[in-house]
Amino acid sequence: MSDDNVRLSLDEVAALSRDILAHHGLAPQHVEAVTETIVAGERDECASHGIYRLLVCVNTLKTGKVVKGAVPVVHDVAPALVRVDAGGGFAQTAFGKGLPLLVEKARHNGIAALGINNCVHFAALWPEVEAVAAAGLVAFACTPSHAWVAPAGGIKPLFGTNPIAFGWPRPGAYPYIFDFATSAVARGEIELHRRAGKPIPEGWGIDAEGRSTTDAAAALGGAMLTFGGHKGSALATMVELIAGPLIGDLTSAESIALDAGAGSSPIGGEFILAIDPAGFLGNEAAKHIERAEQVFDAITGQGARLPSQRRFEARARSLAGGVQVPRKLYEDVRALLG
Ligand code: NDP
Ligand code: PYC
Repeated sequence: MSDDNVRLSLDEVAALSRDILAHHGLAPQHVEAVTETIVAGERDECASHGIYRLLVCVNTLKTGKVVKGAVPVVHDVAPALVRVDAGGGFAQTAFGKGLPLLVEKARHNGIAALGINNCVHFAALWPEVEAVAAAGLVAFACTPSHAWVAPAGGIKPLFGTNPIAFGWPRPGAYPYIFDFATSAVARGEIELHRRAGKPIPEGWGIDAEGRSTTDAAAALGGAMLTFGGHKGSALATMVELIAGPLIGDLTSAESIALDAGAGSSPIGGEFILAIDPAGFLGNEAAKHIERAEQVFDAITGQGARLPSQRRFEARARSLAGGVQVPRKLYEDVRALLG
């Protein structure tokens, strides 16, 4: 352990998370679900969505924009559709409630979708698509956030950082997973740069006058940029539509308007699709899933890496030896108990 870092076991991270969330009045079922996400983020060395998120969660709890004791309600709305009303609570608990019926319906119909409504989402999406892929299903998930990102060609925040995540079940230990913001980078990454007093690369954000900036605070106060220009812009629009109006929930612009300057995590919906390979393929499914391995082999065979490979390697390291947390962050997080 260097002076700049504190080493913690995963159990210690979990205990810290539970203590802090309970201290700030979050109901026990949410404490467990949120803690699982925080520990998973730190374990997989996703700095912007690990322990750091405790600062974000507590801030959200203090704003009153999340319902601390929300009880999600599952609605079986159609043969292939599940809806969970999160009741204004954190999304993790609602997802956990809806997952079994989503899996059951996907297996029955070959395809099913879950719409989570009225939730607060502060986390990465890979836990959701990993959970669906663990059931042997192909997964897609997305959620709007707050209007922080300018459309390609514009300068005013309109889109959220709108992540999209995909999961594909594989025969080995890990599925194929990618999960990324449709902005050049997650907002949390820019926030970490601001905390560390570090400049951001060109292309992440513009200041309030629309000028390119490497100043993290200026980009946070101006607008973030989409990844891949007009392509990220179109994907961000898709997320606004299918995890917003399609499921009767908020766009990122509506979410930030509802926040009204309080600084909470995004409020609204999440859309999750699950596809059973056996739906198209019946008994041939395993054969074709095996054939898909050639695609992954052809990627790694030329020295390229698969998305999530870094995470899975980090996971193995953290499970064996715990995690290292920047001391300043650790102290700021512990201060939440004060
Ligand atoms: P990154 O750009 O860090 O990573 C995106 C994906 O690309 C990951 O799956 C990553 O795998 C993979 N990847 C990175 N580098 C390579 C490479 N060289 N070759 C192959 N694959 C690579 O993510 P973002 O900053 O865009 O987003 C970070 C997180 O923030 C996401 O988990 C997202 O869900 C979350 N987020 C959540 C929001 C919300 O509203 N809830 C909003 C915005 C973001 P690996 O992890 O292994 O590096
Ligand atoms: O990092 O952009 C982000 C983010 C928004 C909500 C959760 N993470």
